[in-house]
This record gives sequence, C-alpha cells and structure tokens, in this order.
Amino acid sequence: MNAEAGQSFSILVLHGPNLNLLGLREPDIYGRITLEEINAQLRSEGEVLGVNVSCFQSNHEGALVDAIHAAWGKESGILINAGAYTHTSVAIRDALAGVAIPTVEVHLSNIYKREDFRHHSYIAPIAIGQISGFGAASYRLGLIALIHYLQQSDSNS
Ligand code: CA2
Repeated sequence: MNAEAGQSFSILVLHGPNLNLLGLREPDIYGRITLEEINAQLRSEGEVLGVNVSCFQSNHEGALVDAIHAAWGKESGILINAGAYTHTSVAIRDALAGVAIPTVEVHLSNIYKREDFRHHSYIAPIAIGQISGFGAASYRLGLIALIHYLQQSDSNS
C-alpha cells in the first residue's frame, strides 16, 4: 500500500528458519546480536523515518508464505531474510511474486563468499535488490533502501 496524505509506509520484516538462534549460537558466523535486538533497531529506525515496522520470524515455510499473503493490501514493503529457504523455496518466491509487494532481500553473511549452494537465491530475481554481508547492518541498510524505493515510486505516481 502506498503512502497517501497523512499516511506513512508500513514495512513487514520477515526472518526465516534458525534466525531465532542469533546471538545464542555460532557467533563467529552470525555475530552476537540477537534477533530481538535487530528487530528493536529496525523499529526504532522506522520511528525516526516515520515508517511502521512489524517483524515476524518462523522456522516453517508455510507460516512464512501465510505471513506474505496476509501482507497483501496491508504492507507497503517487505524486508526478508529467508535464511536457508532463500536457496530452496519456490513457494516463498511465488508468494512474494503473487502479492507483488516491493521486496528487499537481506543476509547477514556474504552468501557469495560461502558454500556454492548458498550462491543461488530464488528470491533475488523477484526482489528490488539484495544486501548481503554486513551483519545486522544488512537489515538497516535494506530498510533504508526499501523506504527510498517506496518514496521514489510514490513521488512518481
Ligand atoms: O547470512 C544470512 O543471513 C543467511 O540467510 C543465514 C542463513 C543461511 O542459511 C543463509 O545461507 C544465509 C542461516 C541462518 C541461521 O542462523 C543461525 C544463527 C545462529 C546460530 C545458528 C544459525
């Protein structure tokens, strides 16, 4: 949904499987920040920018698909780290393409510096863009990029 006079954008942040373990396990790869801390950063960045940010994490592909469907007509944009589903899920890609909500894909790690199976993303071809490799900052950079895109689209319509 585009922002109209007096209305602001609303962004849904989606986190895929195992991201609930952030800060608790494998800090060498994914850092020490927890998912709740990332969500708090995004909500407060949203407040500064006048954008409503809501966050959802699931370890289940279908739950993520349902959340994408529920966003239809309600959210202006989606910021997604689909975790391992990035590399496997045609269902999440189809859901994002189906609702046609502008989407930015983010990753904590640089997926192109890692194993070959992480180099392919099913989401990238239907996303506005992708930010990968900046740790928790990937989310903040992705949020700013998404808001920038929405503002540009709004001013051209
Ligand atoms: O770098 C990313 O953000 C990833 O989306 C993270 C996924 C991985 O499968 C993708 O290839 C790249 C894995 C998330 C797992 O998160 C954990 C966090 C702490 C401990 C264990 C797993």
